[in-house]
Amino acid sequence: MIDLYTWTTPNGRKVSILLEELGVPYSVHSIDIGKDEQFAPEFLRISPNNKIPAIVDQETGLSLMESGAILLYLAQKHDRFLAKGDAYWRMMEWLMWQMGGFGPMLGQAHHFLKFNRGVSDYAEVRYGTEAARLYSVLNTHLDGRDYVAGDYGIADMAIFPWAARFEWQDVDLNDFPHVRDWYLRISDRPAVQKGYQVPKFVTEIPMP
Ligand SMILES: N[C@@H](CCC(=O)N[C@@H](CS)C(=O)NCC(=O)O)C(=O)O
Repeated sequence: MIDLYTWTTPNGRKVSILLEELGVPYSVHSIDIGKDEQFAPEFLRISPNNKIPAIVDQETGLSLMESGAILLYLAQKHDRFLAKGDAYWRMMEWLMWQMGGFGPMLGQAHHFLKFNRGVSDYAEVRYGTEAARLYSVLNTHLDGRDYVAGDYGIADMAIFPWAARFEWQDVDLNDFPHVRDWYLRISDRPAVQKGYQVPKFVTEIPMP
């Protein structure tokens, strides 16, 4: 059994989507970051950087923070949703791209374009431009591919919940048709629809 500590955000949803895809039992613990629950001492023992998601594997006692590490751990443990051979490294490349660029930059876009509009023109232009650039990079990569690295896998699961907030990023997915088709392919999956609503139902997955 996996204990999942999470909230209604893209980084949390990556892990609940993978757990639903794997079909393994897991127990959800809500950490409401709007109420500073991520700073509770018992949570900090599992996730010392005070961020969700985090897991504890009850079988081994191992605790992990950082969504990329958690995706790799669970996929390796169950030997699923990992590409093989060279495609493994393509998958790692796009997982790192999400962890180092797509996630952090879009997080800033949410901050300035969705929640703090009007505070800084500079930041709005910077993160709006960067969001569009990142979607363009992904769009070029997905031209002629159904998924980012071979079959559907953890790199797709890492990118998808960030793309699901395209409206917050001033992005129209119709401007990025290969991303839009990939997005629709993934949003059709029952496990994605279920995992997206963990730890609670907030909104439906937006459609372009
Ligand atoms: N690199 C981390 C980022 C996690 C992260 O930024 N989590 C946010 C929610 S999406 C959070 O817990 N924020 C609370 C805080 O910063 O206090 C990961 O991918 O797990």
